[in-house]
Amino acid sequence: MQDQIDTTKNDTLGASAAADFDVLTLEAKLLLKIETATDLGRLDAIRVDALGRKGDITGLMKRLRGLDPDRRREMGRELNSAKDSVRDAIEAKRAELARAEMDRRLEAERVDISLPPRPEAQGSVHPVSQVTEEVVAIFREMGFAVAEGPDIEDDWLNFGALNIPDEHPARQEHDTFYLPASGEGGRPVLRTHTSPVQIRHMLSSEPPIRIVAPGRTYRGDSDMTHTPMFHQVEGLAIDKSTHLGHLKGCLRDFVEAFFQVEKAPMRFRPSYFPFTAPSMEVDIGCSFEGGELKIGAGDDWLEILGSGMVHPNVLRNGGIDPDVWQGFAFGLGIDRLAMLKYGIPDLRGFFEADLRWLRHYGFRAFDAPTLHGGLAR
Ligand code: 2U9
Repeated sequence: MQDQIDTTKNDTLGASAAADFDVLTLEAKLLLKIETATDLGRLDAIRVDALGRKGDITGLMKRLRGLDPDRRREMGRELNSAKDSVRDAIEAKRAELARAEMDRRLEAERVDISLPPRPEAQGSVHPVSQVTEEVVAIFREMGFAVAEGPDIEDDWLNFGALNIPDEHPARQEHDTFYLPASGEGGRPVLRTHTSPVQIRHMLSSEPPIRIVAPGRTYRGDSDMTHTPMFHQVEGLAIDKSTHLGHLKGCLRDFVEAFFQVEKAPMRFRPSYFPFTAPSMEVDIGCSFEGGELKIGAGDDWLEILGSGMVHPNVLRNGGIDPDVWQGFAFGLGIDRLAMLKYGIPDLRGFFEADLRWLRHYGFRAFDAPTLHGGLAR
């Protein structure tokens, strides 16, 4: 039974009611109960008993009406102050108990992610994740930071800002997935490249810039070598005197680290992209002897990258003055690099979630790729 204030003999109101209105004692009792509550359920019961419709404090409030005006004012003040302090004490206790409950759960549900995997565990790292980590590890070592952005962009950030105007054939070449218009802003699209990430970065920070943007990209293509969703890493470096020599050196270092070959034969072929000028496609020397692909030597060539100096219009669209700053950019397809490096013949297996395929082509979960620790098993 709760400590109730006895109200039965208080019908004749006046100074004699003072004993029944011992607000300070009631307040002290309630505060003690709150302080010693051990769980949130008990605390809520105390709140209802004190402040609920039939609670002690509410009951006394109702009885104020029968008091003479001076007494009513005095008791009203006391009751309001008691009500406030009880409410504050309940809130403070609630926060304390909730925090203790969270600490208890965190302790009980602790997961040690550094433990070795259970022997029966079947998970492995997908080649796309592995190659993304490898590429990012190499560029991070060169001083590039990682930038990310949303998969759904508007057509200005995906095309316009990249110097691809409305009528430009690249808009069709990209086989864009358009989404229903939301009414505000440009036309929503599933990004066809990660380039809008770099535009966002240029608009939100000051040069110099050195970033790589890994992520999913979408184009309406589907055959042996194309899937409607694929993965890219693009890079952007902007500084006052960045030039084509820096671009070539950077890509050479990347290719040698990624394919783990020294002095790889490389070919920089002139090309065209709306967002870079001049533009180059990059090939690495290879051989196909006895049906086996060897990368890093031989008389054949494999295309692995696209690149170029950032077009002045693109710098301007990113809020950067092309008379002061210049830079290079590059783009590569992760899925294709994974196929080449790890001898995976058919792109479609990448997205079939077949455990046998993953067991064969997957990587150990705790072998994080680094340049010093090794990129792959
Ligand atoms: C900004 C400025 C320039 C990114 C670039 C390429 C060349 C390229 C392809 C590689 C294989 C796409 O996945 S793929 O088919 N990419 O050839 N990408 S230059 O240029 C940029 C990006 C952002 C602000």
